[in-house]
Amino acid sequence: MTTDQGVRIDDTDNSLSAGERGPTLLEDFHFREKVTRFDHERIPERVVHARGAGAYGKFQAYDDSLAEYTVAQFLCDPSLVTPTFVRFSTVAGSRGSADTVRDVRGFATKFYTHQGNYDLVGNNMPVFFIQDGIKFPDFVHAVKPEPHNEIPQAQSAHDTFWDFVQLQPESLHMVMWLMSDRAIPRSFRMMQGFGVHTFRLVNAEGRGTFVKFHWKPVLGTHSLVWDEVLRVQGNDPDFNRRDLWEAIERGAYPEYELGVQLVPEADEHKFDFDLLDATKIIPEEEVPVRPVGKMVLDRNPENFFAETEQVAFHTANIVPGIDFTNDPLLQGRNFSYLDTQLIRLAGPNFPQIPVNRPIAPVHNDQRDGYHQHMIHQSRTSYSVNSISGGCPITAAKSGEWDGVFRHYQERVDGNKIRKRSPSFEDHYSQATLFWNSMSPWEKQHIVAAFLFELGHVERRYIKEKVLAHLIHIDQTLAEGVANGLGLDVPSGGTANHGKMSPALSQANAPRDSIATRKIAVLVSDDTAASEVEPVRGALTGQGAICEILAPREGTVAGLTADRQLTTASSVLYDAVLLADGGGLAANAYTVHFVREAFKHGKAVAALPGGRALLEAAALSPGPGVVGPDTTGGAFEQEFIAAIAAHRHFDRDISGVPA
Ligand code: HDE
Repeated sequence: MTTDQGVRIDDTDNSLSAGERGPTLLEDFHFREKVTRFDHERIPERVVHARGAGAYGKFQAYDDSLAEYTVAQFLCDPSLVTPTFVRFSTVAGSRGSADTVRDVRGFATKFYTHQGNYDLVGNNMPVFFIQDGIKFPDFVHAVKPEPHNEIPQAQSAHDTFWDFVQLQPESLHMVMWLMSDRAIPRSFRMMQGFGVHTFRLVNAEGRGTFVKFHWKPVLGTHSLVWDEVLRVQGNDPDFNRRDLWEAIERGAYPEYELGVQLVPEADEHKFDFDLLDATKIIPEEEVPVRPVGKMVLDRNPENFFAETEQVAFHTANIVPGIDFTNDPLLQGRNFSYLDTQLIRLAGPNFPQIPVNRPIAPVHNDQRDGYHQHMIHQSRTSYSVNSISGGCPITAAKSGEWDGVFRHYQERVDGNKIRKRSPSFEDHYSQATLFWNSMSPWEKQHIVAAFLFELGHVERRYIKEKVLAHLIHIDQTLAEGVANGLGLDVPSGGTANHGKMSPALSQANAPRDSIATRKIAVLVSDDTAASEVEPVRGALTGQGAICEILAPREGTVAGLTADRQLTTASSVLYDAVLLADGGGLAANAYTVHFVREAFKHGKAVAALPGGRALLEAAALSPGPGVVGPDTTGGAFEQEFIAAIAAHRHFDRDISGVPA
């Protein structure tokens, strides 16, 4: 061990004192250095998206089909493997808040391309709460804990958020997403990502094409349920972070397909909304998502602070072939992200931090500042110069145009005005589209979410004002919420346009794999290991993870227990296998465990030895309950199909005491 100056030290447990029981000496440079460094360990957390988890990966384009639209090589050269770093996050909570809260998730990707760093700083929902960047401080102040008592943490269920919503109906479409199960993803590995804004691709001729970016997880898009979320927060506040970390450690690398929706410039005004309005989607049925490449996350960071905390994303980090549009939200972000890093990472040299460093070479006359790590060798730091041969030299001077960023040539003229475009005025149609596209269980979850949230609002008039908006989205939605709150259903609603976009429903997402799903196998001393082994083999053979939960650690009935039963909870698993041989049927903790899994829609399977426990739990037979009469290969197949279905919301849980 050494000091920061490289001096070897013999003792770091006792400070230097005058005599055995005397005062500490000022000359104890080791003590002073150690404690001063400790005092300065914290940097300001991100003002939003403070809690996150990161991973390194690689992106590769499938083919060169985007070459006609963009000169961005990483998108259209299939031989290029582009390193990436992704940071997933919640938005409202502090750095130490729980992962599983009702919130938007950030999905920010840094592509270290040979043409420079490109940051796609997206979310897991395709729209946003506001249309203009100037409203962002208001929105964030409203959703964050209230100013007088800093309550509640990481929650939108409070007066200031809903007051903002009722006064800013532009937020309603996003609020529908926030009230849906999209806001409580099962895993960062099982959620979509969206660039949200309309961006622009630019090709070699300088022609622009509007583009929306989409990430689709290969494992499908899956969510938790609200009651479960509340319990996960206590059982494992790091639920999503741990899940990502463990999957990568195990080699089950998360994969996401990048897709684009392309709109020719000539079609800019063909939609019944404005492409520059970030509160709108382009329905996939109108403009299909075209898969262009895949990202695989295959490496965990070495050090959370150095990498995940210090990574600095910026919407204005773009590369040749990609450009902005005049979306006023995007324009606002292009200011904010650089500005925020300057305070967060203390000065202008944060691009030199390893996780932020481009792989493309950097040459310019930017100099000095706090934390400068480069030792610039040039005798000049201005341009143009004659002393250094004119270097670093711009393309315009050298005539070498290959790979140079050229701004998209867009003609702009108009008066300086502070006014929202009338084309941004419709705040209800797409909220209705979202509602119409939901399956019955998704609709139930949305109504329940509104009830929970508005149930936590103290001011009655705010609830009434929100209802007065919901009636313009859909009558049944407004009725469900109003009835639950014991308030009148407002009159004068807008007729539902009846349009749907099936791609919006998670019920329509593929559910065909059990890879990386966690199954709790309940065993006791009475378990017949020979009954368990083939089922465990079949499940792990398909990439699932079986954890043996037993009344004690060590070997139980010839099986190695992964966890002592009472240190685990059903909410940490995707499915349960009852294999206790009858030994746990009288154990109330275990009975509750099984009922709770059932209540949350999970697959529950009983081997013949699990019959007594299944009976003790008194679950109604039906979807997702397998065995104990089905055995052998049929049992395994049924159980696998039940887990792959993710959740069984078509079962009756009204009488389940869990
Ligand atoms: Fe952000 N946002 N944002 N945001 N945002 C930040 O930048 C901001 C918006 C998003 O993992 C901050 O480095 C403004 C939309 C993600 O490090 C800050 C506006 C979308 C992350 C900031 C928006 C996002 C951030 C805080 C309205 C989805 C986390 C710390 C004009 C497309 C990135 C930081 C990470 C972070 C500002 C709106 C996504 C303050 C002003 C829309 C994923 O700069």
